[in-house]
Amino acid sequence: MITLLPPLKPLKPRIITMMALASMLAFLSVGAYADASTSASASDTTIQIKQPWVRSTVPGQKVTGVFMQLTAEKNSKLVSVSSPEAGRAEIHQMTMDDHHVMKMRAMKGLDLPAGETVELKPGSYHIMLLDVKKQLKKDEEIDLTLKFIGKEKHKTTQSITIKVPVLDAAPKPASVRSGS
Ligand SMILES: [Cu+2]
Repeated sequence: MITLLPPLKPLKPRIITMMALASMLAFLSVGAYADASTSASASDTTIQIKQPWVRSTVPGQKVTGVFMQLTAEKNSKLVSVSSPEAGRAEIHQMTMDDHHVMKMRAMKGLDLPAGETVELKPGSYHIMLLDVKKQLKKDEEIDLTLKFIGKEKHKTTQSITIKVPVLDAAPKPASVRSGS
């Protein structure tokens, strides 16, 4: 019976771009990063992702950082990250050495203790995008997929893909919501 159905026409890239733009504009009109996190945790996940953002780049720049707040309901670990916009992505830690020089090192994973908010921010933990394929301009969005494993009795694997807004600088902390 399927043969009776006409084949689905693939979406043209132009339409996809328009859709991405529309969703971006919708996002901007809301203007609250807290809403971005809601969509990230809307599926029945146990990981909350808040205030994700990626630092904008200048032409030719191949490396940039992604930041966010991660809260896992149960003991978990962020084990890998990927983005279609980057050749690869690493989980990094930035620390200051004895000579007050900031140093970055790649980590095998980032532990997320149950109920604790782990902040990825400039000067600290961050996700490093390497071999970035195009310039990332303010108010654009990139897709980012984060892979987590559960550290409880049975190990679960979970992948979450989020839209990450491109910003020039860290967003102001989300204001406390009043009412409801
Ligand atoms: Cu780094």
